[in-house]
Amino acid sequence: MFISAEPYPYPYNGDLRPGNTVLLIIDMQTDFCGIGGYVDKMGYNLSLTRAPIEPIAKVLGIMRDKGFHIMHTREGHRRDLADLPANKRWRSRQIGAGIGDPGPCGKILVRGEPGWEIISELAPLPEETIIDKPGKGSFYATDLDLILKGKGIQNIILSGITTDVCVHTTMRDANDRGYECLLLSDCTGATDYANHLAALKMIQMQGGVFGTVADSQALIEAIETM
Ligand code: C5J
Repeated sequence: MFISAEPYPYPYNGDLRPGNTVLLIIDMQTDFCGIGGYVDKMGYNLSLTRAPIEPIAKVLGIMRDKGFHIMHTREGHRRDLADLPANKRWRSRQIGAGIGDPGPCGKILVRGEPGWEIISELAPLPEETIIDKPGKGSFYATDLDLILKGKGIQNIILSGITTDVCVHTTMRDANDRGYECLLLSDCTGATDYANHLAALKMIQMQGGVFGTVADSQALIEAIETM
């Protein structure tokens, strides 16, 4: 089965099954799309990072019903900040949203704080894997690769925020590891719309240098026939 995508139908080999495919939902946390969270404190337009919520919720419902693997990630740091690089903290303070500092949603990007939680609209089910990551990529300092390999997953369908940072870093790394990647264009968003569009375009260069891009409707049309 193939999903209509650009620059090539997904996956490259047509082997798309619930057993070998995961929907990865990246960092749909209050800190990235909720009032008073990290992105809000930095002064960015929240409507850009909230735009993917509804499309993801729809895809999530359908992929859960069809029995696909579902995984979620959360960016955040240990309560003692031992895994927070000094330069990451310094830069966040420069823009007025110091990681680890108190904010309206608790300590910014700290595990266990209200802002760090995944938003209720996309709350994980108890049996779904959650990856806690200290960095932008979902593989760095996590057991994601081990879990994907253990479950026999070859195809990663990426969604979440932000397109140009955590989603792109994850997609690039996944691609280097040999996973076949699809990014759902309307299920992602960035803090700057031009960066969102640029991030989509980057994927589509060189015949799909990191994978391929589709919208959620194309995915839904393909998997509803299963
Ligand atoms: C950022 C993310 N943008 N989830 N994190 O700092 O993309």
